[in-house]
Amino acid sequence: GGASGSEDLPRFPRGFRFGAATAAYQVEGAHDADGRAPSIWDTYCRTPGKVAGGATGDTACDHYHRYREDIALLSGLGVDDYRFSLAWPRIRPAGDGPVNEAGLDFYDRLVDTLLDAGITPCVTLYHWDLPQALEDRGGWRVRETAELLAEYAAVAAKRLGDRVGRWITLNEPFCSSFLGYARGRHAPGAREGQGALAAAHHLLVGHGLTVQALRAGGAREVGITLNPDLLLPESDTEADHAAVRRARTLHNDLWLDPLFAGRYPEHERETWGELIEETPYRRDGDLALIGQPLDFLGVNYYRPVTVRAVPHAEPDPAARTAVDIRAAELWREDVRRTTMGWPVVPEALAELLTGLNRAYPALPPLYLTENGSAEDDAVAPDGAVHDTDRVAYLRDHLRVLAATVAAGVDVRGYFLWSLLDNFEWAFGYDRRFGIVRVDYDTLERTPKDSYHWYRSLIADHRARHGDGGPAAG
Ligand code: GBH
Repeated sequence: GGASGSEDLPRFPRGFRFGAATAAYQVEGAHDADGRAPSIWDTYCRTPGKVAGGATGDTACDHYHRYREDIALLSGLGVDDYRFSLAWPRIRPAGDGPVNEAGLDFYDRLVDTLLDAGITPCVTLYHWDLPQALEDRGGWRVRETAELLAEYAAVAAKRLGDRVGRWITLNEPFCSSFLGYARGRHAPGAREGQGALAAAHHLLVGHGLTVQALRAGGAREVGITLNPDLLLPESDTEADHAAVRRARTLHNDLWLDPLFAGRYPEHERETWGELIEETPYRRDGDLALIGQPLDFLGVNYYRPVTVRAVPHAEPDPAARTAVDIRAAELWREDVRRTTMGWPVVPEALAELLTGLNRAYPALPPLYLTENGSAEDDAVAPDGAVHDTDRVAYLRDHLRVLAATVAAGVDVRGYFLWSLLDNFEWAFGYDRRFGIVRVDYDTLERTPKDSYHWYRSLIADHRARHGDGGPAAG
């Protein structure tokens, strides 16, 4: 009971962890500070017509200079964990060659400040900001990039590994490969067939090499974050079911099968046709390298996807990109949509997690490494932000998650996306995911109602389990 209406709050078992998440390019700013070199996103943002409003991450939330204030916000929330990413172009600016100590110093300060606040750092090594110098040599299309990812990971683990226990190799490699090299909606903005499939494979190889490097450096917990989709056919026709199968191959099986089932996806021929007939980038031993045991799988979940069968966008097979798989995502009108246009269907989260558990017997424990919503936040005259839609989104998804955990799916923790409003990739600053508002003129931070709601959820969890919080334990 209680004044905050805690009887309505979702309930999780003892030991369940709560966190919040960000990513380097989306929050740090300070794009040329202390030896940082450009990443593919710096280049992409400077290409006219690519990012809404011509926005860049040059300043973003200026987290690079304001991280103490942001950690104080995390402290106020009472989270156990903070998930953030390291910028490869700060740590090894050219991708290979000399290490930049000043870049590492920033993450040293960040990690120490978190630990002083009783918050556990959870580090993502690669959240899409490839050093531009490596893109100039082929980017993820070439295997060398995978090898260099692991070298950079070893450097980071050497400097931070005494204080960082939990590592995520990649964030959503689907986006890095298919949005970056096939759809052209993410950096580097390419629209290719074979190149995107090679990129996908090299990301997985990079993951495998990075797992080895991290384990050799003594890392305690290693995982990867994917964005598997819950895919629904528009109708019960065989054509729409086949479209779902192709979309599942692209979004889910291409990643999950090598990681957790020791195979390449069963339906890859049906999905990519001649594009996948020749796979010179696959080498003997790659499946074993990719499929090394992990301590956890991170899942990012925002929405289900409804799919319809469509003809190829490009009739000429030679000109097809790797996302031209005769499956189109539908715009649903039957449920509320966020400002991303994404349908709000909390129950789909249960279906997704349960389905993953069933499909992959070797699946490690799960973390929800991202979940949240972009809403039109109005600022009240007194400066408050009553983001009721976001509160409802979070409450409903956390309820479904609690029920999924109670039903026996091994989910260890939840990271809310995002602590701050930030640079939302191709949408620039036009989409706000934060539970803290950022005024992009003054860079002032204002906790929204959702921040206060999340804080009471965590406090209620602690009170029920008689746990004083991270500082006490
Ligand atoms: C995650 O991406 C990211 O990890 C995080 O950085 C991001 O801020 C967050 O979710 C919210 O989006 O229709 O071709 O223009 C989720 C993947 C990537 C999905 C961009 C929507 C638009 C692609 N998102 N994508 S497109």
